[in-house]
Amino acid sequence: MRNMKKKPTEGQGMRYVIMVMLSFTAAFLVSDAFGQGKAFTAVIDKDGVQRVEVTGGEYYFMPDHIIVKVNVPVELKIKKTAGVVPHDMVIHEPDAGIDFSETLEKEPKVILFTPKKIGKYLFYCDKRFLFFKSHREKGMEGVFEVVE
Ligand SMILES: [Cu+2]
Repeated sequence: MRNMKKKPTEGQGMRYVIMVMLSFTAAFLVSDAFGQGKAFTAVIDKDGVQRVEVTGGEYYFMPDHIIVKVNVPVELKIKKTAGVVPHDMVIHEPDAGIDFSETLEKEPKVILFTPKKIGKYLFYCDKRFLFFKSHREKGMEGVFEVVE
């Protein structure tokens, strides 16, 4: 009973927080047009390197929408899920400073690059079994979004 006066304010505050959270979630869902996964924004560590970890499996990359800052070094750690299906990660965007082709192993591999140009750049797995659809066609594709 002694807190009767405070209660409405707290209630409103809570409602406000929930509304803000909901609108953020909505904006996030709308903004992520690529793939089914959520966009991942690389974290810039104290040493000035932005770090991202990507896992490849049948037939996806997780995350498949990676947001990195331009002109900040990226340390990309890639690996594959357990299983016998071979995968790789390929991207050829030399103008943007992102250009590599690496086989995915169960042990993580580290790739270093510095994105040089704002834009969206696709990466994919170029593996294919005989005459079947390529992994890329099956959905093994993602995008680096380089932002200011
Ligand atoms: Cu693959």
